[in-house]
Amino acid sequence: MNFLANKRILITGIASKLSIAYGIAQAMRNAKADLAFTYQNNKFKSRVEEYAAQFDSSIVLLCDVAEDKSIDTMFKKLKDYWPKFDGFVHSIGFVPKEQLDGDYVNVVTRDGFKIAHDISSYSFVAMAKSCRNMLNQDASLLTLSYLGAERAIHNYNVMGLAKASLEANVRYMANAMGPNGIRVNGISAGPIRTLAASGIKNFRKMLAYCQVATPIRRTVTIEDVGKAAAFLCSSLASGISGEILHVDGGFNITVMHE
Ligand code: NAD
Ligand code: 0WE
Repeated sequence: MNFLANKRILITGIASKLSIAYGIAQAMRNAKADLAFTYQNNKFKSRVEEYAAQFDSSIVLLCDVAEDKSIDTMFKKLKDYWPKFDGFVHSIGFVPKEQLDGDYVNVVTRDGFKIAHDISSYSFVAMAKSCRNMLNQDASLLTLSYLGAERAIHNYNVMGLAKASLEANVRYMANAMGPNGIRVNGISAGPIRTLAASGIKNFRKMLAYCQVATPIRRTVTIEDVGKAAAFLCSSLASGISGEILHVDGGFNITVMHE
């Protein structure tokens, strides 16, 4: 299906083939979108260039969302290829690793709180702010969240607060940019083994638990998330804005399993 034909979409957050952003790029390219990519630092450059080529793109730009300058420079360079474009996918989250292990009240710090909210929530609106005048009417912005925004999840800790902030950011951005014809949404994905999940204590156990506790009796894949992302960024979702769509096989609607 060609439901993203003639749509130019910028993809952030590819670190590997396991990345949720990789699954999103794949689904969007299948729907015939034209894609551009960002990478966080030089460690990821050649890898992202290789993936971009697989998706028929040669637009690969550096963007560290910790720096306003890096965001602005990236969009300035993007302008040479795409004076106008149709949206971006924000698939970025970070907190210092120590924050994700142990009793929330004991492990949280002012610095951990700041970094989590800066990189995982502020960066979404920072990007929108920087490229607002390059966005076409009907553009669509998308970010990735997690159930820890709504529920207290063991070890997710201050990332849960940052995701709650990110979800509020989706609503405020949707309200502010809607009059310009721009839609803003989030996907709350179920747990997936990615780089960001590797090294998380007991992640394997959590996936095993989700497999039996999820209505569809399996965990979701980057393909599942990719298809929903492609839909939300297309005109198929023209009436949807400010929404957080759960792509978790229904896990969030359950409370006890057999
Ligand atoms: P991933 O490690 O593949 O992707 C995370 C990306 O964030 C990486 O590409 C990394 O380069 C980027 N990043 C971190 N700091 C950055 C910075 N300062 N500037 C630019 N980029 C930066 O892991 P993923 O699981 O694909 O994560 C993508 C998003 O999905 C995150 O927001 C994550 O919270 C969310 N999410 C993940 C899961 C899961 O279980 N894997 C579930 C729900 C939501
Ligand atoms: O959002 C996430 C993970 C985000 C993340 C991961 C890392 C690991 C490496 C943010 N910052 C870092 N910093 C690092 O140094 N997820 C939704 C995946 C995840 O992480 C968890 C989970 C799930 C699910 C942590 C505890 C409990 C569940």
